[in-house]
Amino acid sequence: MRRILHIDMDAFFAAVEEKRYPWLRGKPVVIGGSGDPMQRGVVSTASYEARKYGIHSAQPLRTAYKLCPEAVFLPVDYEEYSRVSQIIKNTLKEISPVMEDVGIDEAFLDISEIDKPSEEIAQEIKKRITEETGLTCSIGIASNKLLAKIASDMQKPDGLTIIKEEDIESRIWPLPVRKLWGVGPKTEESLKKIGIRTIGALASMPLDRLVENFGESYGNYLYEASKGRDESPLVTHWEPKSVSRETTFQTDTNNWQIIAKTIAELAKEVVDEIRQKRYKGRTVTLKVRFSDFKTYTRSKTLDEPTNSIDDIRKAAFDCLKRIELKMKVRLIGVRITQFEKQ
Ligand code: TTP
Ligand code: MG
Repeated sequence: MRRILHIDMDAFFAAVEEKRYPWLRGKPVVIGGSGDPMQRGVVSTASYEARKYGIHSAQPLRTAYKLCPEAVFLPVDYEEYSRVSQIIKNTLKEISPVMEDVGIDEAFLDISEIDKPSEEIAQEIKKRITEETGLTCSIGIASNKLLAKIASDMQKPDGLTIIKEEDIESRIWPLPVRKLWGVGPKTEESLKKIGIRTIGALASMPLDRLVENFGESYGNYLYEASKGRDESPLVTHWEPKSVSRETTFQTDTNNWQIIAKTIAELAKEVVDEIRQKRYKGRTVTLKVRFSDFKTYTRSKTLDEPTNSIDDIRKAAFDCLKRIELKMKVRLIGVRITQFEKQ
């Protein structure tokens, strides 16, 4: 049987800030946008102290400020978080070379081949990460990725949760369906309509009923996942599918020059990133969100993959021409997809 470990750092961005600015410890800390809660932007993360006030990721900074005006608000410093993230990933790779890098603060590790008990491996990882970064993490271990990820979330912060086959019924089935990877708010809503709220209730549904409601592929997935089954392998060589940048204006604008300048800047940033990763892309997509939050995207696919700033900027402007600027613009985004390795 496989042994898969999932690790997720605790309040990651906030923990990194608390590590380098120790005076923040014990205070409610909110990381997001430019760090000014009077400006537009959303919460990236909040320290556990700040979460007690009801502050959470994706909430507008202004709402967070209303909930806790005495919180410390800080800007997002991706460079520093990536640097720390890299240290963590390197440590994990030393423990087992079979690692899937999932995001800035999480990863899967296949520990099947390590001749030590799971708990001991987890304790060693925690100890090393604390030594090297001063941060804590939560770890879940199970026979597959699906269960390991659920497990790492069960005893945050600084948790260690091991789920065995025989624990599925008592520990996984009582959880809400949303805890299953791939179940979002829409599926949660549809399931609620047929009286299903827990993973256990989902597991009691016959396969044909799920297929009827959710289609062949997703229906099958829900059937298997609710029973804790997941054969998916770790993806150790990961290729990006898209590179994008977007920006929200401080005040909505219909000034064409500001919009054009922003598109040019965003195009330059995505081109810099694809060049650094040695990719060329073929499809350029422009996203425009108006002040009423209606969002439009237009794409242009070029004949050849490119990393030329001129070609990509021109494609983005071609997309802009196909969107009627009938209202002030709130947000602009540029994305490149359909990569080819250089
Ligand atoms: P999470 O692991 O979801 O959150 P967390 O590490 O802050 O807290 P937890 O202890 O509950 O794991 O996300 C990791 C980082 O990703 C987080 O520190 C900030 C960033 N992030 C965003 O920028 N926006 C978001 O909406 C979320 C959820 C996370
Ligand atoms: Mg985390």
